[in-house]
Amino acid sequence: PFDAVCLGETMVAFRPAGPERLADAQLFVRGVGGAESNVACLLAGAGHRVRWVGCLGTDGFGDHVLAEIAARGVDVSAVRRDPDRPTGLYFRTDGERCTTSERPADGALAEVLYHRAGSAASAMSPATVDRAVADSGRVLHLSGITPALSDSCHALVWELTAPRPGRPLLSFDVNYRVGLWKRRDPAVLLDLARRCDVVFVGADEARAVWGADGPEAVRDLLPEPSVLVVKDGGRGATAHTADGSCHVPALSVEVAGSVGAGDAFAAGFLSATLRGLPVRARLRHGHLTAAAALTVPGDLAEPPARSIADRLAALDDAAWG
Ligand code: KDG
Repeated sequence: PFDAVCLGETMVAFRPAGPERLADAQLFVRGVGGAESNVACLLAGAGHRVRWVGCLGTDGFGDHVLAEIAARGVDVSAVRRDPDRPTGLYFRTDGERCTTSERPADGALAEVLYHRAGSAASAMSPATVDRAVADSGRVLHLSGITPALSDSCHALVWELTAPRPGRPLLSFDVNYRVGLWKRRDPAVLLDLARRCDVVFVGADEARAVWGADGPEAVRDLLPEPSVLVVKDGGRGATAHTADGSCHVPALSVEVAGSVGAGDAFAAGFLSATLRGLPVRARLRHGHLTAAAALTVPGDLAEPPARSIADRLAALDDAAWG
């Protein structure tokens, strides 16, 4: 069995080689981006046995995604290839997220332009994903991106979050992507989060989608998950469990790119969870892995070596602010 199974769409990601806006860039750097496969790769890098479940076209971009993820030590044997639909693509600049239509004149925010409608992954459904495959790990990690992709993807996530005997620990990152919810109601993200065991949500996301302000308000709204992690960007993260709340301030780092930092946080937290570490250590491993992602511009980062992360996580409270 796997330590974790991560399920979701992965795309080829292009970002300008320089600081230009999408309108001006001529050269793009190619990478791979998918919130759930980012978590899978980071968990594999931290020494876990991980499987990624997704669907790609039979095009060259699909070959590239598959090769990149496999090269990071993730099992890709359950990834399907769809000859009739393309691999999703996306283009983005660095900075805070926004959709291209919301782009402010000063270019301070990132532009995110998806070409994923009708992609191979958007056709995933309860019929295309084998339940035994999804349940083949100790943890099943899902995100709020998948239900935004199509009705069939929503049905899939709904089914995978259903109570059942022997269900893996269900991890859910809300990952609210404004640009994907134009034609659907993101309120379903609350229903889905309520069916999961470990939930990650940004304080900004909780405010935007649910009108919940602050970690306590989010917990009032979401009492069900046994672990609820509310992340407040560069300030810190609070984990609510049956034993109470634990807050750990974020590390202060020079940010090269914030995309993928949330996935890295989830991976660090889940890795420490799989290793049976206490909640404070899980939060610290979340921050350490997020810091590693914040210092590189691409979506996918290398996690810190486990021995180093363990030593940093064990530093005394004064070092952690
Ligand atoms: O969290 C980073 C992801 O958002 C990025 O890698 C691409 O999965 C992606 C998405 O849907 O935005």
